[in-house]
Amino acid sequence: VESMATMPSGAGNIPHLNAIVLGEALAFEENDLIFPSDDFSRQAHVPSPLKYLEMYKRSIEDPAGFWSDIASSFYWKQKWGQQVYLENLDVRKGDIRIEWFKGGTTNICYNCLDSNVEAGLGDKIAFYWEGNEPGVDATLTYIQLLHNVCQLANYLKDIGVKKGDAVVVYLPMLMELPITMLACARIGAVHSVVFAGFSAESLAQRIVDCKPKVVITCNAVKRGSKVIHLKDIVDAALIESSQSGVSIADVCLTYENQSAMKKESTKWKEERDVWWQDVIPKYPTTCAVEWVDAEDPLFLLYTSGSTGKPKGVVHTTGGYMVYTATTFKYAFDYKPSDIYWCTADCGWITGHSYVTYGPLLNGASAVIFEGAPNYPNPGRCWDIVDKYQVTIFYTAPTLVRSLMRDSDEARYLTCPYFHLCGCDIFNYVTRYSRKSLRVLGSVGEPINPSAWRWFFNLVGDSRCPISDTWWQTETGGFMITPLPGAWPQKPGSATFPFFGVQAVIVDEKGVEIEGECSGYLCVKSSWPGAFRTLYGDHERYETTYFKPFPGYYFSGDGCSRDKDGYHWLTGRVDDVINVSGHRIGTAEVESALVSHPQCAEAAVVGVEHEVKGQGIYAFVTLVEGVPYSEELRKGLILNVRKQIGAFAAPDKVHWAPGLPKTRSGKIMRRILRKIASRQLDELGDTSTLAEPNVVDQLIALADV
Ligand code: 6R9
Repeated sequence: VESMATMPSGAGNIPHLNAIVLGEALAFEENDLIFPSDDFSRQAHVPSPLKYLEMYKRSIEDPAGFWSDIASSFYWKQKWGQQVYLENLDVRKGDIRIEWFKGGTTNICYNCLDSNVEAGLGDKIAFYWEGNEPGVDATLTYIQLLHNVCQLANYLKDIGVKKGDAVVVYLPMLMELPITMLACARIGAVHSVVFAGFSAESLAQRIVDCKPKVVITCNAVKRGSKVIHLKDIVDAALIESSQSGVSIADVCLTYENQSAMKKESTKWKEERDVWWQDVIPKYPTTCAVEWVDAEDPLFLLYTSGSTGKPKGVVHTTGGYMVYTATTFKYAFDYKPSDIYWCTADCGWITGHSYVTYGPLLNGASAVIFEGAPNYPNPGRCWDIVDKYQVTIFYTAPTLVRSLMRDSDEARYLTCPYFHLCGCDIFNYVTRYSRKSLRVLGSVGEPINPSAWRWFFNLVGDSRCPISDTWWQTETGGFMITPLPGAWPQKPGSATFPFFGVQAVIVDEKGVEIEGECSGYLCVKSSWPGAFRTLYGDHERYETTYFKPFPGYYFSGDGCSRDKDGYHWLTGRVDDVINVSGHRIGTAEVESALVSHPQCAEAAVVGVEHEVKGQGIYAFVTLVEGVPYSEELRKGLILNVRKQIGAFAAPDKVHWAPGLPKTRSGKIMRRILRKIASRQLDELGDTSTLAEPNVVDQLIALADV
């Protein structure tokens, strides 16, 4: 606190800092704040708000200097040109364009592996792999990882995969997943990882869009006690995508995941399928690197929007590399002695940036977990933390809430005398030591203060700062995040923008608002990790993200800023639902529902859900004369599971003989949201409805 009182006053043109720095410097109300310990701050990369301020100011006033200094610590075959970056974020001034380090050539796989091996980290563990079943585990050192990556890279080259070709990856959390990503990067191929919970239809859609030469998968995976036959899903997806007329994926490279399924029971297509274990070990363990331009694409990752089909977010090499490495280092206060565990799947952006690239670029040792976090019991995560002596644990609020529920329930259910004897033996958290932990992290959705406190007090023993990182598939890396040694925390706030990020809040007219306010979260200038386009659809890129508020990148999120300048994310303001941290477009679910022959129309809204954050609530209108039944309800849900994946299945189907519409035929989702959350006295003005009585009808059918 003392050091803050001596801060210089005036933060120039950086509005969100004025609140902290101006005047008496400290307007904080002590009781909202949780300070890092002195010991923690003393050893941190950024030990005080003052240091943050100094670095942040430089990053905004001289982005080129700030980022090129950092970029210089990476290996570049050839240094970038005169201009460190080039940007136009303003649709009124022409095409949207973002470039960083253009003309520089590098390779992210080289920087993740070869550089670390050369620096003497060859024998350091890169990945600790923990299987679904406790006791099943493996490790890979940096040198072993490099060898494995090279073998696969050589194979890919051998079957004709070249720089710029797409490779679709449908793998669970085996080490082969980051191995595959890195092998693609090594030869300049563009990986497109599809989360292995997506259905065959979703996978087919992505395959058709990016036309890969090869699909890489495994035969099956066990999650908890369930076996999921991934290869069958790929088979179905390949049949479906071949019907689209484009010739794609003549090879399906399949890893035999023995603990889930034996080779012999896997369905096989001789002319197309290849067992990983039969071919990859035969290849040499060295493979020349393909030097690529900083602006050459590194990967595609599909994400949901409010309309239409999923968008292929394109990230390029150089800026993404510099940005993920830097955000990882600062937001988690990473040190070489840390053991890091991020529970995200590589099928999402978090797994790309903060399981694979960010940690490896820093030479970190990371845990990869194949299984389900509550299997065989809700203590599994803390068991893993103790087993590997994890120091940085990064997860999602939905997992925090579900473990919170399970461990609290267990405490009361199994130990009725807890209040008398104080024994904690039944508590799934406290029965483990967790002493190794020093930093916690959260991502995917706003973390509600009660979950935050449970995470902080119980899991972290009130000792570990929580980095609540706000960012998106599109942003490549953290945008608003605590720096754990610098900031006093407020439970539920993502705090302040990362270096180089000019986060602003605008009103409906797109006018920036300062001080204490709430509105739409936008970003005013580019940052190295920003996505550069949507695959094959630059126009949609501009329309979705840059047209709503000209001059800005629009995140799609609402945000408020408090009197101390802290940022509080309030959730999506568009038709995107965030279920357990997974982004799901209402339009996608609606289209899956109406593809059912007996469904005439569907409207999907998000409702608050205790564990998942948001649940999916679907209103469905049936074809004339079709009666609503339990069987039909199941059929509708099955359609969504089949077309998108189980994680997008509606929690509630509400039969709607009619939907509330305006006279111009627009569905009034505002009213549907109120009905879905049973806030019936808050329906507001229904006078613009074409048929006001449909509302009463819907209310009457709420529990059918
Ligand atoms: C990284 C990731 C992005 C959307 C984003 C926002 C929500 C993510 C958050 C958060 C509040 C956080 N979100 N992190 N909201 N606080 N710390 O999740 O990417 O799957 O693209 O989702 O998730 O709504 O717009 P992605």
